[in-house]
Amino acid sequence: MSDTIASIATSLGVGAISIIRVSGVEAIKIVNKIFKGCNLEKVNSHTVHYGHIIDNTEVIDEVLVTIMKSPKTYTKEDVVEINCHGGIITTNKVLELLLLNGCRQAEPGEFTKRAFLNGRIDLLEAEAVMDLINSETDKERKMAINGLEGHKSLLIKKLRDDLINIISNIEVNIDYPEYEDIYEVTIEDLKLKLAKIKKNLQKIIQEANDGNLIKDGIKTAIIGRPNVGKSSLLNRLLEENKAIVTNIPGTTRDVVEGNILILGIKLNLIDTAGIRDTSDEVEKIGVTKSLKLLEEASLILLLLNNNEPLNEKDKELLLKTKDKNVIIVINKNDLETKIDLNSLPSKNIVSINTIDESGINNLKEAIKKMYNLEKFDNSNFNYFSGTRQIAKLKECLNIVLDIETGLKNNISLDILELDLRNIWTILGVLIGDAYDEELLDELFSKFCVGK
Ligand SMILES: Nc1nc2c(ncn2[C@@H]2O[C@H](COP(=O)(O)OP(=O)(O)OP(=O)(O)O)[C@@H](O)[C@H]2O)c(=O)[nH]1
Ligand SMILES: [Mg+2]
Repeated sequence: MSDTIASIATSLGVGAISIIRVSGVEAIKIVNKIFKGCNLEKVNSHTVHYGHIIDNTEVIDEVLVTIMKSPKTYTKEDVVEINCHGGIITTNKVLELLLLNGCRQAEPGEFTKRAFLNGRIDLLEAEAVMDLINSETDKERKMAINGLEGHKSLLIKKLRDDLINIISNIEVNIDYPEYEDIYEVTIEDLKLKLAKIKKNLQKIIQEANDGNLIKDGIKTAIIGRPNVGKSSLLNRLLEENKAIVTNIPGTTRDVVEGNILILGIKLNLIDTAGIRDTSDEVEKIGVTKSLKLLEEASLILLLLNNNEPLNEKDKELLLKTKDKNVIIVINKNDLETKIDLNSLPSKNIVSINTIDESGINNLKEAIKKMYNLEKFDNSNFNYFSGTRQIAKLKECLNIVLDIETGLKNNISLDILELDLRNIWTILGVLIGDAYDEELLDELFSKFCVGK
């Protein structure tokens, strides 16, 4: 980390301003070499300076340079930001000059990685930076900013403190069993404390599903046999003619996707090929994809035709989706009812047509109800999310469950203490108290360059 890194921080394209960011011990010295206006090495921290970037005597651009000295900076190192005119050529030229004068091109996420390694933010906060940049909805933004403000880290720190508390009580018992006046750890007392930790972990893990819902949205497959109106429904929901609609069965061959928001939560809609037995090679591939999506999707909108009796394929699909998150959508209710409603399951049925609004609104209401989306309006957005975070939390919960079993079987205090320490360590890995290089590389490589 001794070298000085530089990178373009704004997206590369035509714009009013581009920002080039430099961080490291030599940041001010290097920028000063290519800056004409004042001596940047003599100015106060957190000040802005007008001048020019020069290549020997040639003026490259007219700029504003911000000097931020360690430690009150993004990376805790000296940081310089050069605001130059937007445009690919100028911005690249300024970066090139910095590299020629001693900077190294920053890796993706390297500024944030330095902020982490220098102890300004923990790993949960670093992940929140990435979530904030990648936010597509206001709710994702809220969740990310909460993470960045350290609310999630506080929860973990509190859990770790509770664990240390129990561990020290056990240690007193192991080390000084002869002192009677020292607080004696009884098994009953331990069970109570452990139950509290278990409850907290379970709550966090349970809520993490909400976090994932906000982050990833609901993967929703529109499934049904040909011609029931799947593509028409997709278009209606997207309010755009994205998928081809015809009265020829087998029109959709490949998946067509689009997103909508319901109460600020993303619904990732996937229109699929109508499911039927076919000898057409291309259609066959489409049908295989549909069946795969039927397995993978978190919500299935199973479309049936109001104007036709159920056929074998419909019945097969009803059976296949019986234990899944499914809403049965009876389409074409503007036409005469020929479907036998009595042979359908009793719940999660919505009758619609793709021509007018009312049925579509009922469908949206059914989705809101199924996922209890209203609750996100008053949520604290303090959710854990993502595979890494959830995996670590589950690992901890599993150990707690093991300890519980152990307590019933008179587990020794030494083993108990080891297990508790193990949980403490895993929670440490979660916030980045302990880490390995490989994990950091993987995590930060997903960042954009310049952040
Ligand atoms: N009357 C009526 N016709 C509809 C409705 N929805 C769709 N259709 C018609 O049904 C036919 C098939 O619609 P699509 O949306 O292409 O059906 P699909 O399920 O995507 O069909 P495939 O792609 O072949 O699997 C078209 O002629 C649509 O205009 C509806 O609510 N009422
Ligand atoms: Mg279609």
